[in-house]
Amino acid sequence: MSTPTMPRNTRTDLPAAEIPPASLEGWYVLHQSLSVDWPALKAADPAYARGAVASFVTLAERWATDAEPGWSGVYRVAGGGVDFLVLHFRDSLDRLIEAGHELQLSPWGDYVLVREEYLSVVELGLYALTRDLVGRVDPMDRAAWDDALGEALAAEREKGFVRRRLQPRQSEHMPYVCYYPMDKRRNPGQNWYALTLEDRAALMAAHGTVGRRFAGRIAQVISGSMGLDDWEWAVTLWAADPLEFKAIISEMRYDAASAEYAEFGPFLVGKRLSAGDFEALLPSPTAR
Ligand code: 76R
Repeated sequence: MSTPTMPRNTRTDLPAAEIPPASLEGWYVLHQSLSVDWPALKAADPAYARGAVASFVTLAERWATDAEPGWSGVYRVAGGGVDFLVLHFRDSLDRLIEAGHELQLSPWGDYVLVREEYLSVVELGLYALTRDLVGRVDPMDRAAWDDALGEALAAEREKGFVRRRLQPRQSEHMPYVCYYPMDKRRNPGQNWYALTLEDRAALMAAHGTVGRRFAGRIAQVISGSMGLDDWEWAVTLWAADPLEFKAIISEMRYDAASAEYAEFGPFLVGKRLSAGDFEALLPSPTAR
């Protein structure tokens, strides 16, 4: 797997209180939202339309099972002005670019328009680890800091649950998806990036405590997009029951990390398509 060579907090010129959290990066992620050109599909020769849907089925099956290292999932979306969300995870940006173009190149590409795309990379923000390290090693002592941080990151990466977070899989039992981009605020007097490391770590620990109350009900992927796309993170949630999205997001909105510092982009909610569901995409003969 491609791994970051430089931790984010190489800013050893900064006082310890101000350094950014170290992070680990995993798979690259592309969120694509697509709408179907329904008039064109309905007007198409039925045999050609069936072939186009079949090419989508083939692609979706290959993406789900045969795109290692990585996978892609296709979701049918409720509202949002689009019909599908495709979520691609790949181990390199090169492979992600290819995956993002595959659909348009297939016969099904004649009937879909890409509405939005969002690029990010799975990110584990290591606030507690960074704060604890600052307690032991002076970041201004460059060599000692690099050694200690390198060692701590390597140890972190060895953990099974860390690897699973960096290369996320969707559980069959959680077919619903909720996706939106997020920023942390940079308003005067309400600027996440001007807080001390101590304060940011405390806020994120409280955030994690709320999040863990949803263990087994919500699976979440946080992917960072600073320098990659317009927002700072993409949040992707999976659940067995879509009401869990409302529950966790409402609860977090009262928690300081979100209440005071979060800005949200547009939300999309959908359900993963399984092979049998694709037939339903074909307009019935009476719809013509
Ligand atoms: O140390 C800790 O315990 C915290 C681990 C943790 C981090 C670093 C964590 C836990 N998150 C982190 C980072 Mn999260 N998360 C969101 C949202 O709707 C909202 O208000 C926010 C959207 C949800 C629902 C969610 C869920 N998280 C982040 C970041 C990056 C911030 C940064 O680096 O500064 C964002 C934008 C973000 C947003 N988070 C959890 C959850 C859940 C369910 C957990 C607990 C998961 C677990 O530990 O198993």
